Amino acid sequence: MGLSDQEWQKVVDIWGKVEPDLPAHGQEVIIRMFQKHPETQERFDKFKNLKTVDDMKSSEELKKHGTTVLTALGKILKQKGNHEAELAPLAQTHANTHKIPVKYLEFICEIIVGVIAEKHSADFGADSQAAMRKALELFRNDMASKYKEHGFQG
Ligand code: MNR
Repeated sequence: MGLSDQEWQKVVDIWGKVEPDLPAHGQEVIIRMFQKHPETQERFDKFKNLKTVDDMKSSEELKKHGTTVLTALGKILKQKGNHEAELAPLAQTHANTHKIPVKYLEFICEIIVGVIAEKHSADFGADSQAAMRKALELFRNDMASKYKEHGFQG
Protein backbone atom coordinates (compact mmCIF):
# COMPACT_ATOMS: atom_id res chain seq x y z
CA MET A 1 0.00 0.00 0.00
CA GLY A 2 1.37 3.34 -1.08
CA LEU A 3 1.37 6.56 0.92
CA SER A 4 -0.50 9.70 -0.12
CA ASP A 5 1.41 12.91 -0.82
CA GLN A 6 0.27 14.22 2.56
CA GLU A 7 1.56 11.13 4.32
CA TRP A 8 4.94 11.38 2.60
CA GLN A 9 5.08 15.03 3.60
CA LYS A 10 4.61 14.04 7.24
CA VAL A 11 7.38 11.48 6.96
CA VAL A 12 9.78 13.95 5.38
CA ASP A 13 8.86 16.66 7.92
CA ILE A 14 9.52 14.52 10.97
CA TRP A 15 12.75 13.26 9.44
CA GLY A 16 13.77 16.91 9.22
CA LYS A 17 13.60 17.00 13.03
CA VAL A 18 15.64 13.82 13.40
CA GLU A 19 18.33 14.73 10.91
CA PRO A 20 20.17 17.50 12.82
CA ASP A 21 21.30 14.90 15.36
CA LEU A 22 21.59 11.52 13.69
CA PRO A 23 24.37 10.29 16.03
CA ALA A 24 22.25 10.70 19.21
CA HIS A 25 19.17 9.17 17.59
CA GLY A 26 21.18 6.36 16.02
CA GLN A 27 22.98 5.49 19.24
CA GLU A 28 19.69 5.35 21.12
CA VAL A 29 18.10 3.14 18.45
CA ILE A 30 20.94 0.61 18.41
CA ILE A 31 21.23 0.44 22.21
CA ARG A 32 17.49 -0.07 22.61
CA MET A 33 17.47 -2.76 19.97
CA PHE A 34 20.27 -4.62 21.79
CA GLN A 35 18.50 -4.22 25.15
CA LYS A 36 15.06 -5.26 23.98
CA HIS A 37 16.20 -7.96 21.54
CA PRO A 38 19.58 -9.30 22.71
CA GLU A 39 19.72 -11.76 19.80
CA THR A 40 20.25 -8.77 17.47
CA GLN A 41 23.51 -7.87 19.20
CA GLU A 42 24.90 -11.32 18.38
CA ARG A 43 24.72 -10.39 14.69
CA PHE A 44 27.48 -7.80 15.15
CA ASP A 45 30.97 -9.19 15.56
CA LYS A 46 32.11 -5.68 16.42
CA PHE A 47 29.52 -5.16 19.20
CA LYS A 48 29.17 -8.62 20.73
CA ASN A 49 31.72 -7.71 23.40
CA LEU A 50 29.73 -4.73 24.76
CA LYS A 51 28.24 -6.09 27.98
CA THR A 52 26.50 -3.21 29.70
CA VAL A 53 24.53 -0.18 28.59
CA ASP A 54 27.46 1.93 29.80
CA ASP A 55 29.80 -0.02 27.51
CA MET A 56 27.37 0.65 24.68
CA LYS A 57 27.08 4.35 25.45
CA SER A 58 30.86 4.69 25.53
CA SER A 59 31.36 3.04 22.15
CA GLU A 60 32.12 5.58 19.42
CA GLU A 61 31.90 2.71 16.95
CA LEU A 62 28.31 2.02 18.00
CA LYS A 63 27.38 5.67 17.65
CA LYS A 64 28.98 5.70 14.23
CA HIS A 65 27.02 2.63 13.19
CA GLY A 66 23.76 4.19 14.42
CA THR A 67 24.55 7.24 12.29
CA THR A 68 25.24 5.04 9.26
CA VAL A 69 21.92 3.22 9.66
CA LEU A 70 19.83 6.37 10.04
CA THR A 71 21.67 8.13 7.21
CA ALA A 72 20.82 5.24 4.89
CA LEU A 73 17.23 5.11 6.11
CA GLY A 74 16.82 8.87 5.68
CA LYS A 75 17.99 8.65 2.07
CA ILE A 76 15.43 5.92 1.45
CA LEU A 77 12.53 7.76 3.12
CA LYS A 78 13.25 10.93 1.15
CA GLN A 79 12.73 8.98 -2.07
CA LYS A 80 9.04 8.67 -1.08
CA GLY A 81 8.80 5.11 -2.27
CA ASN A 82 10.98 5.43 -5.38
CA HIS A 83 13.84 3.89 -3.46
CA GLU A 84 14.93 1.06 -5.74
CA ALA A 85 18.44 2.48 -6.24
CA GLU A 86 18.99 2.99 -2.48
CA LEU A 87 17.34 -0.26 -1.38
CA ALA A 88 19.05 -2.68 -3.75
CA PRO A 89 22.58 -2.51 -2.24
CA LEU A 90 21.20 -2.58 1.30
CA ALA A 91 19.06 -5.65 0.60
CA GLN A 92 22.06 -7.29 -1.04
CA THR A 93 24.33 -6.98 2.02
CA HIS A 94 21.60 -7.67 4.56
CA ALA A 95 20.49 -10.82 2.73
CA ASN A 96 23.82 -12.23 1.64
CA THR A 97 26.45 -10.95 4.06
CA HIS A 98 24.79 -9.96 7.33
CA LYS A 99 21.78 -12.32 6.91
CA ILE A 100 19.36 -10.15 8.87
CA PRO A 101 15.83 -11.59 9.12
CA VAL A 102 12.86 -9.36 8.27
CA LYS A 103 11.76 -9.86 11.87
CA TYR A 104 14.81 -7.89 13.02
CA LEU A 105 13.97 -5.14 10.56
CA GLU A 106 10.57 -5.02 12.20
CA PHE A 107 12.23 -4.70 15.62
CA ILE A 108 14.42 -1.79 14.57
CA CYS A 109 11.57 0.02 12.79
CA GLU A 110 9.40 -0.19 15.88
CA ILE A 111 12.25 1.15 17.99
CA ILE A 112 12.87 4.00 15.55
CA VAL A 113 9.22 5.07 15.91
CA GLY A 114 9.55 4.85 19.70
CA VAL A 115 12.73 6.93 19.84
CA ILE A 116 11.25 9.64 17.59
CA ALA A 117 8.06 9.66 19.66
CA GLU A 118 10.09 10.26 22.82
CA LYS A 119 12.46 12.86 21.47
CA HIS A 120 9.96 14.76 19.31
CA SER A 121 6.58 14.20 20.93
CA ALA A 122 5.33 17.69 20.02
CA ASP A 123 6.05 17.14 16.31
CA PHE A 124 5.11 13.48 16.04
CA GLY A 125 1.36 13.27 16.51
CA ALA A 126 -0.80 10.24 15.79
CA ASP A 127 -1.12 10.98 12.07
CA SER A 128 2.63 11.53 11.60
CA GLN A 129 3.30 8.37 13.53
CA ALA A 130 0.87 6.44 11.35
CA ALA A 131 2.50 7.85 8.21
CA MET A 132 5.97 6.89 9.44
CA ARG A 133 4.79 3.36 10.27
CA LYS A 134 3.42 3.03 6.75
CA ALA A 135 6.67 4.26 5.19
CA LEU A 136 8.68 1.80 7.30
CA GLU A 137 6.31 -1.00 6.36
CA LEU A 138 6.85 -0.23 2.69
CA PHE A 139 10.62 -0.26 3.31
CA ARG A 140 10.39 -3.68 4.98
CA ASN A 141 8.10 -5.14 2.33
CA ASP A 142 10.44 -4.05 -0.43
CA MET A 143 13.44 -5.41 1.51
CA ALA A 144 11.58 -8.70 1.93
CA SER A 145 10.89 -9.02 -1.81
CA LYS A 146 14.54 -8.28 -2.58
CA TYR A 147 15.56 -10.86 0.03
CA LYS A 148 13.51 -13.43 -1.88
CA GLU A 149 15.22 -12.51 -5.14
CA HIS A 150 18.49 -13.30 -3.35
CA GLY A 151 17.09 -16.60 -2.16
CA PHE A 152 17.14 -15.45 1.47
CA GLN A 153 13.91 -16.37 3.22
CA GLY A 154 14.46 -13.66 5.81
C1 MNR B 1 25.60 -2.70 8.16
C2 MNR B 1 21.75 0.05 7.23
C3 MNR B 1 19.02 -2.82 10.02
C4 MNR B 1 22.87 -5.54 10.97
C5 MNR B 1 24.81 -1.71 7.66
C6 MNR B 1 25.23 -0.65 6.75
C7 MNR B 1 24.16 0.13 6.50
C8 MNR B 1 23.04 -0.45 7.23
C9 MNR B 1 24.09 1.36 5.59
C10 MNR B 1 26.67 -0.50 6.19
C11 MNR B 1 26.72 -0.92 4.73
C12 MNR B 1 26.28 -2.34 4.49
O1 MNR B 1 26.86 -3.28 5.08
O2 MNR B 1 25.30 -2.53 3.74
C13 MNR B 1 20.64 -0.50 7.87
C14 MNR B 1 19.31 0.01 7.84
C15 MNR B 1 18.55 -0.80 8.63
C16 MNR B 1 19.41 -1.83 9.16
C17 MNR B 1 18.88 1.24 7.06
C18 MNR B 1 17.09 -0.71 8.96
C19 MNR B 1 16.48 0.43 9.20
C20 MNR B 1 19.82 -3.79 10.58
C21 MNR B 1 19.41 -4.74 11.60
C22 MNR B 1 20.52 -5.51 11.88
C23 MNR B 1 21.60 -5.02 11.03
C24 MNR B 1 18.01 -4.83 12.18
C25 MNR B 1 20.71 -6.63 12.86
C26 MNR B 1 19.85 -6.99 13.77
C27 MNR B 1 23.94 -5.05 10.30
C28 MNR B 1 25.30 -5.58 10.35
C29 MNR B 1 26.08 -4.73 9.56
C30 MNR B 1 25.22 -3.71 9.02
C31 MNR B 1 25.75 -6.81 11.14
C32 MNR B 1 27.61 -4.83 9.35
C33 MNR B 1 28.26 -4.07 10.52
C34 MNR B 1 29.76 -4.03 10.43
O3 MNR B 1 30.29 -2.99 9.99
O4 MNR B 1 30.39 -5.00 10.85
MN1 MNR B 1 22.29 -2.83 9.01
N1 MNR B 1 23.46 -1.56 7.94
N2 MNR B 1 20.68 -1.62 8.68
N3 MNR B 1 21.13 -3.98 10.27
N4 MNR B 1 23.93 -3.91 9.49
